[in-house]
Amino acid sequence: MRKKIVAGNWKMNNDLQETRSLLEALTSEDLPSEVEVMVAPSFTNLNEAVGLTDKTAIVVAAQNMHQSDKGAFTGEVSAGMLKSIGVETVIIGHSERRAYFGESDRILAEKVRAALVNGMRVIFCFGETLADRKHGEHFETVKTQLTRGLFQIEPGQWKQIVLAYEPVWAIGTGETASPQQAQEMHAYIRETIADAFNGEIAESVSILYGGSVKPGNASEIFGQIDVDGGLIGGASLKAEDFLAIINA
Ligand code: G2H
Repeated sequence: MRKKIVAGNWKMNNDLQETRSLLEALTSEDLPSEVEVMVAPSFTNLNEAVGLTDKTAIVVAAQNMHQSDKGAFTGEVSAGMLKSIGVETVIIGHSERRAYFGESDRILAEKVRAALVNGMRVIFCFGETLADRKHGEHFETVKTQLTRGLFQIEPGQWKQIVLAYEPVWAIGTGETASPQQAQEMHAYIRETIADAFNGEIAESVSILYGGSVKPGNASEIFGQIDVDGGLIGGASLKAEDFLAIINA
């Protein structure tokens, strides 16, 4: 059985007070034990989030990290720093990092390597643009992103990997891939991993869908056989919506 995961990517939202009240709302609920619930606050609120979720099953993840262990990289945060405050999961390769911060497949491969050697779990994000899909190049784009960014890892490191397929055209736009489009791509991703590694790895890795998941569409998307949960942006900022998605 693959792990089911619902992760809230808060992006650059929620100050300290907002972080506290959202986490208080989440931790006061009985969350379903068969779903791993994760939140990814900004760096400034990670320590507080770790403290507030201490006695719960909620996992706190970082939204990014630097590929070096330490050094003259003003404004950056290392894997060791995250681990020192109890954060052991990191999102790498989000399309906003790729598009706005110039994170290439090569940089992302280095980040993945750094996270894995430091014993962290990686939520690796990838997905095609609208132009890719219109030109019928979405499968090729996804394969290239996976191959360049991720496939340099050792087979044994796959247990530290969670995948998040996020079509760029569906991120924060209100547009969602149809459940069928999500299923088709998730199945293709497993096939690609089976070809590059093996079927056992392909079948055991959790693949989340991300892109305008809301309470109203979550259960149909999560009902697809190769969809193991979601990476949720906007709808993770309201406890009521996020809880509805977790319960879906
Ligand atoms: C995709 C997603 C979370 P949203 O970026 O990673 O955001 O749900 O707002 O589209």
